[in-house]
Amino acid sequence: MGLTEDYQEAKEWVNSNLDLSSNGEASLFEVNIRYVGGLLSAFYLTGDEMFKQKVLDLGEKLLPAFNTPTGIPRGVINLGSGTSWSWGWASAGSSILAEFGTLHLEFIHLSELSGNPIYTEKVMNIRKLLDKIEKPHGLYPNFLSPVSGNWVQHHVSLGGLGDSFYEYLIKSFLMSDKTDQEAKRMYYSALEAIETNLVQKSPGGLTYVAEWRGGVLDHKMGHLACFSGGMVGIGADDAPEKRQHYLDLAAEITHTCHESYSRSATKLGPEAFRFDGGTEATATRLSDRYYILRPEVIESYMYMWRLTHDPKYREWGWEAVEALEKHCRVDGGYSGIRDVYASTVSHDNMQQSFFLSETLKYLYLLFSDDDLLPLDDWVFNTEAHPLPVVRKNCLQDTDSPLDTEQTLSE
Ligand code: DMJ
Repeated sequence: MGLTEDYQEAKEWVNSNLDLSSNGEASLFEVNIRYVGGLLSAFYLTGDEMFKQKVLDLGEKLLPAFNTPTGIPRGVINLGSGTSWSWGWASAGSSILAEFGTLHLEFIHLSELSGNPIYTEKVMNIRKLLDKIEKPHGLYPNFLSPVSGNWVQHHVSLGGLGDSFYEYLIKSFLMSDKTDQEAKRMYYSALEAIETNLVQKSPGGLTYVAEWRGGVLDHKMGHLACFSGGMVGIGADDAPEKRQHYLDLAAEITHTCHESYSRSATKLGPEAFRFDGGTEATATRLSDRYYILRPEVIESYMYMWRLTHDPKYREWGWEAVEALEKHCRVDGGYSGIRDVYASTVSHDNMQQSFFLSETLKYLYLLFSDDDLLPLDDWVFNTEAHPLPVVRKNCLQDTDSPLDTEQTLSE
């Protein structure tokens, strides 16, 4: 983006201050998608060895979390002591699908860079267990015991707790230069089960993805689930006989998510919106009305723009830019808001880190040419950190960035 000074400052901070042995509670998932993903991207985009060394040190510190009877990692780690445990709020000591199912992309690159297969083995073991286990109606529930390897509850969601597991199946396939056939098969069968059981059409004609609680549908869609427009879109090409069907589904979901924005006073979308009791794409509960600068709707605009070049996606993105400037801009940066339906906003005094790494990055890409981080060469991890496609047909020199400097200077 030309922010050379900011980059130098951030690099200096990482070099001198990033403490990888800090004692305290850290989420394995968040450390992976934000720190491992961020450091990997920084290395691949710049070739600076410091980032590579940092990420390899960090990768090693994550391994103790996998010491469970099944190899399914626990959710919380202490990087200093190497101990790990399950979230207190997750029932019966279970691990969460969107957490242990969102390690694959980064761990494949950790093995690529270190030459140590252990990271790949860890994530392939998770994959194998998930592939083998019986699934209700072909669906993947959100909670699994790392001890018994069985589902703990039958709650299925494309929003929080489930979301990025599905995203990482299709992205694993794409990042493998389309060689990872297992990921491809698992993705398309999961998507088929989602379409059969969760995808709904409202009386007003809006397509949405409901949640599933032991066979009963909850007609609610979280802001988080709005990433699925983009996900279904990027998976369309590799299902030739259903390509148009998936492109249509992706466009419909993205349209619904845009509706959740355009039906609010601020033109920003709520944390969750419902399709029951006569409402459509609107939050009914007070507790669902907040917006914390989340990226998912804009993320889908970006992918749909790249896939279709329909100008409406840039128009919708610009509406979001204007709404962010009007309602979220504060002296110190940008803030979340407590109620998207109130025309006088109340700020929550928080700028989440995904606002920079995802929301603004996806907006920047939405208004950039397609050859900036082209989707054929790069896959974005779930925190929008770009990782290069691993080309199997050329031997990589693991000490150098994967020919990315040329891509960047172009
Ligand atoms: C991000 O941290 C990631 O995208 C994650 O997968 C879920 N969503 C948040 C931002 O909303």
